[in-house]
Amino acid sequence: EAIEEAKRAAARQAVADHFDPSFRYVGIGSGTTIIYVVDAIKETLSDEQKEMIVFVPTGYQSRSVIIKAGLRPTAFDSLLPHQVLDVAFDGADEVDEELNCIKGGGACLFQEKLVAERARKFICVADYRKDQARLLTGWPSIPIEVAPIAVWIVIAALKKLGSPNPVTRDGLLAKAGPMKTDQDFFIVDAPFPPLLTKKDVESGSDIDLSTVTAQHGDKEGKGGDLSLDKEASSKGVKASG
Ligand code: DER
Repeated sequence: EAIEEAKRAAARQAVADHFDPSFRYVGIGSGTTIIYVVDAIKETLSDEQKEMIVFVPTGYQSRSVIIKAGLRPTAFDSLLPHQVLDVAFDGADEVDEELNCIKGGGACLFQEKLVAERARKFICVADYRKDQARLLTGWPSIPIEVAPIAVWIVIAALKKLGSPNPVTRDGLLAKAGPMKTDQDFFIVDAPFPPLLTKKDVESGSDIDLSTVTAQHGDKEGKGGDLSLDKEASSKGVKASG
């Protein structure tokens, strides 16, 4: 119950600080915290105001949260190309000191990113459990949405980047084999050691690099090389566990 209360308090504060009934387009993320955000928004609206605002979901679950609250969903692809959202609210799986987030625990990250990019402001609502000095401290891996046809290439590239065991997210009891996202893609969860923050890199703090992942690539800041070397791609890629 303490965690639910923390989610509710974070959601109420986020809505109080960043929502206005005069808004016309609001992005709604996925997960459980977002339910408290939608409840808090609904409490601020008169019936007339409810009619004036459209809520853009980030997947099937997000859409049902909007509908259950008696609010109006509108599909992302029905927005006019130039239409900007007044705000987008969402949850996260982990947040570091520089407000970098890990998202994708609910496998909705693709549409969540589409909606977040279309919003003037992106408000991430996360209770105390998500708050870490570095990403990948509490949450073990980085979720990546992948076209099924490319999954083994991506897994090989992630291994090359140093992920010890990138795996497809399976349906477990719900389904044998990999689960599918709302876009009918797979999720690959790639474990990495905790990610260095910009502050770590700039302060040159004497962290044992074998215990962290340099998220800013090598010292020159070049990003990690995701391309496969010729040998691996020509040999075909061995499926991992
Ligand atoms: O998938 C995501 O990124 C979600 O926002 C999600 O993982 C947050 O879920 P929660 O609010 O249930 O913790």
